Amino acid sequence: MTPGGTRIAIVREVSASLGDCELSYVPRTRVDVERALAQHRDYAQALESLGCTVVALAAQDALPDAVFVEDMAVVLDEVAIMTRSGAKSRRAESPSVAQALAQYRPVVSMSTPATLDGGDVLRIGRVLYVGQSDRSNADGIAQLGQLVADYGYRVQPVPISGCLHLKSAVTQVAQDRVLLQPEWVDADAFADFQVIEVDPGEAHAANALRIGDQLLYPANFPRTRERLRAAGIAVTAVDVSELQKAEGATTCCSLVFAAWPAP
Ligand code: CIR
Repeated sequence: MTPGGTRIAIVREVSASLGDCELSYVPRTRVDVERALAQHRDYAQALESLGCTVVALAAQDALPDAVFVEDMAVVLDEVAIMTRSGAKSRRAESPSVAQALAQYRPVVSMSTPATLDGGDVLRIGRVLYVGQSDRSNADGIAQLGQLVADYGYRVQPVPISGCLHLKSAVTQVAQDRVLLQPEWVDADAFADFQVIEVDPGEAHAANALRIGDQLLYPANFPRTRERLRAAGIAVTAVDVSELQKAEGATTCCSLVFAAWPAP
């Protein structure tokens, strides 16, 4: 039971420079920033409709990827861990996120030579599955393990290939189910779960944001959405097509956590 029963969702407005974002596995196409701003507003409204109190940080126009706040931190019930992004261009995004999180959690920080992006961390219960990606190195995964051990969490490294982050390849969609892209991550790593595979024609469809028992899900993956529906999982759909051009989707644009204050 969550004390207070509500969740905070930290978001940040889209940067005017979003078109200059980092890109790793998707080709660069022109980003319509006005449209991205509108989609982001709808995304924030959808978070509110799912019971979140949305805390919006000011845009950082000089930092193209600053809308993707998920990568800056791993927020647990007990503590917030500031990551050290694997993209140097993104490290200046961190202080304002740390300042916001300090209202709600004790904050600790990872340090060099660790690198880790929050998009690589999938928390399910007391296990943190961490993608071994271009962004999250062995030091980062080891440091995360040390920082969370005292709180009773275990870190489980997961090999990935062909995508940016672990949560590009797999997310939790129900208590006992994950949605997974088998081309990018081996389902054996999630043998404790029932696996729903994305439709083969919808490569980027594995990224769903689970809030309580509800899912926020991109509008442009109808076939995978039908697979979710057939499994009894309903979704709230959001159009994030402009953010997808920047290699983001639904989890990356927020940090969602239970609303109790720092002890
Ligand atoms: C980047 O490459 O860092 C951004 N263009 C996209 C980050 C997306 N983050 C996420 O999915 N957690």
